[in-house]
Amino acid sequence: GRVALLGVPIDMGAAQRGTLMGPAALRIAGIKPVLESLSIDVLDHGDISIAQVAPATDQIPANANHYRDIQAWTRTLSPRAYDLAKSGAIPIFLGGDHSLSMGSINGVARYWLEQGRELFVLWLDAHADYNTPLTTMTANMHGMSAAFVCGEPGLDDLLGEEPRASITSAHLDLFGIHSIDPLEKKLVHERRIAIADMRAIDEFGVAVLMHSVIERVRARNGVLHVSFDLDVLDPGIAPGVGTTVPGGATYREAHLVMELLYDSGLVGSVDIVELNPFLDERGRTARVAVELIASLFGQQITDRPTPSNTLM
Ligand code: DIR
Ligand code: MN
Ligand code: MN
Ligand code: MN
Repeated sequence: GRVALLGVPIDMGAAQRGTLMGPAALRIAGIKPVLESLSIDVLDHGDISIAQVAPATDQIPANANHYRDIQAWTRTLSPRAYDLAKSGAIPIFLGGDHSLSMGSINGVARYWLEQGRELFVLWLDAHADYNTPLTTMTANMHGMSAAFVCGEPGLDDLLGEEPRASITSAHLDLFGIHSIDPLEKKLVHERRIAIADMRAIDEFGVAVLMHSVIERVRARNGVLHVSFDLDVLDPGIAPGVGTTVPGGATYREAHLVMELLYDSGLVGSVDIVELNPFLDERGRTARVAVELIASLFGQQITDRPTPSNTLM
């Protein structure tokens, strides 16, 4: 297979600066050689920049911090994401805070729509990121990206001329959630969004819950985008993020999620977001992220068939 790496050094979507160093840290932690060790062809396209983008003239909405910055990033990233998907490689977007997913998912979704395939999104995150300017308590736009890609109103002119290819809330799976704001929770329930929170993971385990995510995509011949916010992991193993929440996924649970996704063969694109090297402990979180990406692309403990491969 082929993978295209693209760095998106954005940090204005979050309260805490520093995720703009994320792409560099993921490269230093060895994301390219690790993928190459799995016989994957990797092309690193470097980092994108918003230096060339023309200033927008739409009204700045209330309750959307650094709207102009996020707008410039989104308008720059969306067409790049479209092109990378079209190239036939699996793009991995190296963040950067989670607001980058507004651009990455929009571009990738547009490509798959043209191919007549539905794009599903697996949102691995401590947070639901399903706020809008009407529900947010912080006005931070990294908390709005899932809602935006599902077509929720409130940031309607963000993309300007760039075609909007929203998926719907029926294409979203929230997984590993353990922090959600009151109005955000209400909206998630109103939309009947599929959600596996940490309580469900404790009770049923990740394997059962992941199989239902995967089967839903497979039943519609869909393609899966994995939007991986490192704060879904327990802070004990992933301290290098801006908004840690206790009670996250363990190392083993996270690897199993990735291994099951690899086995599914359905993953078409990936975001890896919220790594903040300024807050990390000597690269620990960056290394965990790269190890998990290795599992997502086929690294296994033994080269024997895994239990779910054999039994199902
Ligand atoms: C919170 C935190 N729900 C917000 N969101 C974060 O600001 O909307 N997402 N940290 O990753
Ligand atoms: Mn997030
Ligand atoms: Mn998060
Ligand atoms: Mn593994």
